[in-house]
Amino acid sequence: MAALIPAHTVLISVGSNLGDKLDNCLQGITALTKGGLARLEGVSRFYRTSPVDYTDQDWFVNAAVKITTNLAPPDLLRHLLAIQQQMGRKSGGIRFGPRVLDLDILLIGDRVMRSPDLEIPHPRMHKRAFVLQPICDIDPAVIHPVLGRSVADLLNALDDADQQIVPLAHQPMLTKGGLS
Ligand code: PH2
Ligand code: MG
Ligand code: MG
Repeated sequence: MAALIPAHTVLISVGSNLGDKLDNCLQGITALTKGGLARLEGVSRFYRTSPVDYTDQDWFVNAAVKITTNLAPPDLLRHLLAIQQQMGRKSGGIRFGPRVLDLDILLIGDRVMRSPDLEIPHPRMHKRAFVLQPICDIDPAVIHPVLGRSVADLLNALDDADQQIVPLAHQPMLTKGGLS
């Protein structure tokens, strides 16, 4: 049984670099809110982004979403992993390698937590333009609870010309209720 806790805000990174990347991201976002498990509160623009950490792979499509949910963090994580699996993601691929769908929890309000399965804030989010720019689209004033700096500030401070991110020319229409 899922543990229900008071509603709280969670930022999630969405990414894909296999198959129909944008459609995979959109399906992942739609699946997030199925069954009333989460409410979509905000969606960033969608970007084409050059691969980071493992560079011998195709460019990604990335975005971020803001949800509210009553799921406790371990249950939210299970929910995200189940969606990734339903979308055809196999476990045990190359670390940082190609994936049909990646749903990563970035921030849970201002909570700081670390367990073997889940580290919040996401341990690499402050170094990644493909994470920081989408969060800035939603709310540039969001504070990283460990570094004590806004995501806009962290994005400005990134000094990494290798990280290319380009907004998609045709942005999908997404509403808070799901796909329009
Ligand atoms: N995800 C990774 C590794 N590298 N690069 C980009 N541009 N976008 C991603 O979502 C991404 C990545 C591992 O999750
Ligand atoms: Mg990831
Ligand atoms: Mg992941």
